[in-house]
Amino acid sequence: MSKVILYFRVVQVSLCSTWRQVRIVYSTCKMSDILAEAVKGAAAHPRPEGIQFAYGTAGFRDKSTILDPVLYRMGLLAALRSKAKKATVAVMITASHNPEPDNGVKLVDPMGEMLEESWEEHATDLANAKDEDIGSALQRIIDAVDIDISLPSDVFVARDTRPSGPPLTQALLDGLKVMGSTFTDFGILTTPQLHYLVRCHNSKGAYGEPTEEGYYKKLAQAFLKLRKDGAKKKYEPVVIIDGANGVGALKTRKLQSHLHESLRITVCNDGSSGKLNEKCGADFVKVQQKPPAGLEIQPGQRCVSFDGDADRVVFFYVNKDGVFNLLDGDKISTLIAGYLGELVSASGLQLNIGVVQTAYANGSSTRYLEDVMKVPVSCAKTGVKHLHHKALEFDVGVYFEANGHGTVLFSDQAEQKIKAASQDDSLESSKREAATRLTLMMDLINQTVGDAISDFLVVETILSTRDWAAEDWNMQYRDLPSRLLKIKVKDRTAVQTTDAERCATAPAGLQEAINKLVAKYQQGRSFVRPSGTEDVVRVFAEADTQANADMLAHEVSVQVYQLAGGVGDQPQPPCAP
Ligand code: NG1
Ligand code: ZN
Repeated sequence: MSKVILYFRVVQVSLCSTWRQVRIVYSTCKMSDILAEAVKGAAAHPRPEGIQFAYGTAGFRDKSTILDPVLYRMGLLAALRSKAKKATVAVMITASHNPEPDNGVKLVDPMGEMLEESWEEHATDLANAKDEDIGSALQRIIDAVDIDISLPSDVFVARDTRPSGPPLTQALLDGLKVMGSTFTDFGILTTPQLHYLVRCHNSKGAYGEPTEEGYYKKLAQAFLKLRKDGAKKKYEPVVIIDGANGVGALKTRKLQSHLHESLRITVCNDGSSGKLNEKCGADFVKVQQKPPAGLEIQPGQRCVSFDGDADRVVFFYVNKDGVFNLLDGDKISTLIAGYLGELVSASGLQLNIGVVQTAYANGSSTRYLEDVMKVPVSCAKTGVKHLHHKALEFDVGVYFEANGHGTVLFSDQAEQKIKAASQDDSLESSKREAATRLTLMMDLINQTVGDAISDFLVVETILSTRDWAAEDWNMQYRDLPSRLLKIKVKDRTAVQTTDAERCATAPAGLQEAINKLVAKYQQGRSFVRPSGTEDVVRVFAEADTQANADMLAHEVSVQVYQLAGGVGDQPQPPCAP
């Protein structure tokens, strides 16, 4: 017996200037109507022939000109995800550190986590469904997940500063409207701000006030309280920020007024003239291992680079001999793990701290953490969701990609213990003080996802407490020289890996060739993997000298080119310095 179910459907949503004031007008309709409307709506967002989209490590990412149909479909999917989770979810429109003409879209789960992995397949299916098959693609997801489609859905939306953002947002909203979903369009935000907002909203304010202002207030209050730690000899509260000509620059300016005079920040590459991520930003600085354009730097001056959506951060300085020094995600995680470790032991709490890295982590950092700091280190596959997952195995899990994307996770139990200790009058005052500092660090850290602004404030706090200049921090351990290259191949999935991407299982013979090359170099290490965000195979190498790291990376690139179907010219050896 077939049953006809009537569903509530939003037919009018009016947004007021202050968020959450959404006027909703409901009507009723049948599920078959909704699916039919989703198909009809696709006429305004037709899918081009011959393009396959894939939800990769950072959602969908491509030339912005071809993404309109993907955004429409992600509107449909976000509504389903919200119904499935019975909570508000979020959608961020960004291509992070990619060039300005690119864009992308990723879904964010209710507590600010990345979209659950099992849904990545649904996203890919729907993005690749022909226009006329959208209804059946949606029905497949509804059946597979057993979604009660009659439930309401609500979605938070934000974008970075790319000019393609507004039309792509419109396509997304069209998808949400077809599904009868309510939504809040926050306009331009950093990726981590959106993660923060959705978590605050779903935790009913327990994580913080669910507004952009609330985000600045939470971070600034914790920062200012942690900063009351006396006069400094080496630490200077002066910093230059390279905003990558993106959203991070705009939002840092907003934060500044909340920090009062505690930190003098000069924001460069603020988007007023240069192009997003062009010769600037965290990715440029990390990959090119040199300062970005647009900064005037004095020797020793602490500088910070954000990426295009402000979820990555790296620090750097140029010493008195003009030598560039990078303080990347590995240096940041070592600094944070060391400091949190000290606070935990000073508080007398029994909490285990661990660090999660990827294979891109500098070998010196791993050795320093394990051998000197005696901190357990796990290696995860590239992509923050993998690191995040592993970090949950510790009471306090510090995770960072070498490129500067990372954060710290405190388990619920750790959080409770720390808060209880900070209020326990029977404890020695030094223990209580350490626990109080830990609670403030928990407020300062955006636990939902790597956050350039929050991580920057965390680092400033620790440097100030330790009274360290950038050079003191850098001296913790010496990075091994490394090189990251990319090779174009016919089909990058020809390269397959295992052991957290450290070993290639395909094409045949590649790993054996890499092993032979690595053996020629002192402290040599190299691995290859297909990128999740670009149509390339990435090659990483490190060795005792920069020339050797460069040569090893080159030799491995040639093997990838020859064995994995390289296209274009064969990689050329590095030029002699
Ligand atoms: P791919 O393109 O899969 O290497 C890059 C970064 C990742 C991560 C994602 C998402 C490197 C080598 N890879 O992924 O770490 O940040 O982008 O933005 O930095
Ligand atoms: Zn980013």
